[in-house]
Amino acid sequence: MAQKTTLKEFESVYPKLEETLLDHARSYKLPQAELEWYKKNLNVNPLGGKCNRGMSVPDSVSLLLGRPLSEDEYFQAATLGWMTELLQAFFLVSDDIMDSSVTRRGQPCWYLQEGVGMVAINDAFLLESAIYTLLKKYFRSHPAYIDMVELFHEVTYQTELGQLCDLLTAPEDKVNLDNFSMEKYRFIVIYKTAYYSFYLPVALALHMLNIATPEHLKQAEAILIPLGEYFQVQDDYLDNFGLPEHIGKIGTDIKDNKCSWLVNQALEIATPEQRKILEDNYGQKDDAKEAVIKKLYDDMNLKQRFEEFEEKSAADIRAMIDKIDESSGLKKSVFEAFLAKIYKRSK
Ligand code: GPP
Ligand code: MG
Ligand code: MG
Ligand code: MG
Repeated sequence: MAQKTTLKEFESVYPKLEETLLDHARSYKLPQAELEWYKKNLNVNPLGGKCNRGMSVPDSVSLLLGRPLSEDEYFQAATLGWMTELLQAFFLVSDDIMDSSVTRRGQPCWYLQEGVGMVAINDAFLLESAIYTLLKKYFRSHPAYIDMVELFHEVTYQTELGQLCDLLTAPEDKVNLDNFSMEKYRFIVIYKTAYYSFYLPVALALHMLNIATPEHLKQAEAILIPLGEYFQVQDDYLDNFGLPEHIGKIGTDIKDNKCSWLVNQALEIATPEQRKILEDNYGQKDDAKEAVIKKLYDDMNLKQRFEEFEEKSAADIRAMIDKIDESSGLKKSVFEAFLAKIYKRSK
């Protein structure tokens, strides 16, 4: 029987990794003040989240093995998990600057914290570098070392392509609703979210166990990408309909002119009058106009539309999971665990 990790257990691995990272910086004689700064970066940005991505690495490894992990296996899997959390921290610190967000995980965004400002950009780079320092230190002699390095590089690149499309579809100065489409939307969410949030943790688990065959990777991708798409639709839904106390952030998608799931749905069903309201009020840094859009979303019953989408997505994904041939070595439970974690989430 597999064993599910707890946040506490997962977090207990982090101090050792942090010490490794600080030692690496010390080896270059980084002056004390900068060392303290780096330490604060490592203590604020990768922590305080749900760690769903990170914990899914040890959980997937345990499910694939069908038994609890030894101490050493747990440490390895959790270390890979923390690398996904460092990648996430690198993305979030950067994304919050690009999206002009104000809060993250219930705190002011890092770039808005006292005395940080644009140093946050370099801090984001340092979080990314930390991944490779840890990979080298703990996986240099693993047979899949170079595959893991390449996986992180490729997934980072994919996420940056998605972010590029997200940003260029949302220019600050000119709102053009014709730029949006569900096709564009799918590209954005698959690349900016699905690869790093869903495919990466499972691919890492497969690599750790030396069972990352092209077939396994392809099968995993075929389910995890739709799962990631569904997750980002939830994120877009929660941006407007979620409670900041639950999601730990204040939504910015309407003001940011984002090609969000909600605006795409609204455009699909809008009457000419409703389309005019969207054109006049969407994508502007104006509280009153944002409120007009929020009211329109309510009037258009987008909440209900989302609930229908959620049921259909979950059913489609369940059907795909059911089709997995377990004799190949993949396990349905790996994917079921992901779906269970996000189905009807409110945060
Ligand atoms: C989520 O988008 C996507 C990311 C955090 C990836 C960022 C990628 C970079 C290359 C920086 P989002 O803006 O909807 O997330 P949130 O709602 O959490 O701000
Ligand atoms: Mg954002
Ligand atoms: Mg963004
Ligand atoms: Mg969002």
